[in-house]
Amino acid sequence: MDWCVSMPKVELHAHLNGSIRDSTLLELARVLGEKGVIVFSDVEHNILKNDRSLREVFRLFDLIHIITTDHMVVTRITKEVIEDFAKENVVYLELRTTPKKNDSIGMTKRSYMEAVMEGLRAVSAVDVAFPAHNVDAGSPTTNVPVNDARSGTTRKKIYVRLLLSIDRRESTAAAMETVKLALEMKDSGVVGIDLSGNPVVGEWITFLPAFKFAREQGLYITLHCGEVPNQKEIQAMLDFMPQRIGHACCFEEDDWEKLKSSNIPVEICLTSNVVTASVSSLDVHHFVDLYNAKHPLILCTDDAGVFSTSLSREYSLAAAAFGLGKGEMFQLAKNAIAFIFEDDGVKQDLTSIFDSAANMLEL
Ligand code: 6MZ
Repeated sequence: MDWCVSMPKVELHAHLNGSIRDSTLLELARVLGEKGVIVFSDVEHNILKNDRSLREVFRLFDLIHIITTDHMVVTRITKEVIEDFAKENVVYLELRTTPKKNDSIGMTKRSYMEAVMEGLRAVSAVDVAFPAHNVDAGSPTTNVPVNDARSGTTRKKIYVRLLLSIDRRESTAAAMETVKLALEMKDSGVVGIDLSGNPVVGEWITFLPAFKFAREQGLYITLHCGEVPNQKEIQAMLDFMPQRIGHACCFEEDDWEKLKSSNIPVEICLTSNVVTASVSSLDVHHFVDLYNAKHPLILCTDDAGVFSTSLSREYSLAAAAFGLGKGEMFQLAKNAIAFIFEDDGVKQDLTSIFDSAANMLEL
């Protein structure tokens, strides 16, 4: 595990509100309990529980969204989540979140995202590299750490990019609104669009116009695909040829064939899949088949807070379950660079970060 922590890593599938620290969630829940908004003793057990079905996970998200409905909280969580990933040597993070609208507190999808940007700027423990364009001001973009890396010091640096998620409960119009917001925020580090949310809710066809528009406008696309059996949807999503997909748990023979011939990279979330019983155990996880077939894949956390995991732990689990050595784990982590939603400049920088780490780790 220590070795997995020290290795540089790339995280491409992390939901902001799923990555909240338990301690923060409990603290916020306690405050809402005191205000009488929720009954703390009813939710405490839910927050601390470790085993949850997919249905229970989405019930927990409903609770999390009640607890985190506030601009300041969104800012705080963003800051903490980035610091947590940086602490375990994640050097490039694509953080995804669903822009939310809540008229009762004057929250729009845009103001939600501004609160997220505020969180990025608030990180002080490490240097955060993201286009330092102000959401409102329209200043030129840069790719340098915004927190003033002092020359000569060895402060950690983490690249952060954002993906805006469309929730499967949303309408076509709401999905389109999110894509338009992503376009407006392209210069602020928003690089793509994700489709997520309860996989038994909604239909792909509802979101297709928004994803087509996103693609036409040059945004990258990743889709939660095959978290539950739904062959028609899986086939349609693969036909759409997103740049990446998440999960791919409930694929049938035809789906594997299509996936492999299309070479679409898969974001693999081991703990999440097993805890939610989308996959019955690690022994039968599709990681093995895809890895052996040299299909592009990336190890990710999904919801580090909800599933009590970390990216280092996911690598450590993979090493133990699938017999990967240090060299293989390092290569797996480095391979992820090819699948980030960024240009060659960032890829080259990450490659040199990995190359110097390889020397230090004596690989
Ligand atoms: C599908 C998931 C998910 O967007 O509020 N989300 N969607 N499958 C999963 N696997 C377990 N885990 C998280 O983060 C929380 C939201 O991310 C999506 C759900 O829509 C959840 O409400 P944000 O930051």
